[in-house]
Amino acid sequence: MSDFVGRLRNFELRLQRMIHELHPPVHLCLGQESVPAALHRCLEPDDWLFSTHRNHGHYLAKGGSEERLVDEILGLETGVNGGFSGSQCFSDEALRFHATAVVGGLIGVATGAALAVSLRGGKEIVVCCVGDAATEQGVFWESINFAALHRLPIAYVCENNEWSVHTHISERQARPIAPRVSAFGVRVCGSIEDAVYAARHTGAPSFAEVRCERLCAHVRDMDDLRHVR
Ligand SMILES: Cc1ncc(C[n+]2csc(CCOP(=O)(O)OP(=O)(O)O)c2C)c(N)n1
Ligand SMILES: [Mg+2]
Repeated sequence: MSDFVGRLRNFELRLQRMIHELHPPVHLCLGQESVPAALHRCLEPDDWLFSTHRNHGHYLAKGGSEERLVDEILGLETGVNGGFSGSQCFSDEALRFHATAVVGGLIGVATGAALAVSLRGGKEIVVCCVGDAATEQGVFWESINFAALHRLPIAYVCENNEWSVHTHISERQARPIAPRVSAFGVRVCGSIEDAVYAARHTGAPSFAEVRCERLCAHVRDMDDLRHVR
């Protein structure tokens, strides 16, 4: 286990132990550490990272502080956003990091940020993380189309744990995600590193889908009914 993955796993286990003291909803990424680990390896400080409700690993991958994140979740003034945002919706402008509780809520914003980078000739890229359920939002496909049409420097990363709360992907989606993305002319890559490399060196959009398994409840300590089908 790499140092980063070990640190992230311990961080999430620490939150899991505190889960009854935490008031805002908290979505842990236990079992899904491979995506943050890859982002940690290949993102540059100037890159933008747009995340989801399951964002702790992404934030630490971008260089976020564990203590400021815990304080944010505890609602303390010393939190990333002074304790006002909680686990899901915080931003760290200095790190170019934004997260949201709204499924798919930042996909259009991330795509707009990539348009801004492109218009001013910036060298950085944008990475937009989504869960598998976020690909069911219309804005995902509108953004994929827009990014392909305008050749925007953005890597879309889908963390596919096959679940949207308690509903399995087989009950939600008619076809696999990657071939549909490819149909828009967006390069589908086999890894996050390749997708980031492609966006950085071609200036055009890319996509990577990572299969992962959530080893905890969807949120907080909610009963986990995933296997009762
Ligand atoms: C627009 C919107 N619809 C519904 C919800 C309720 N909700 C919160 S998380 C979630 C499932 C998201 O699944 P996915 O995007 O696959 O991410 P995962 O939780 O599996 O990491 C849903 C439906 C929401 N937050 N926002
Ligand atoms: Mg999911």
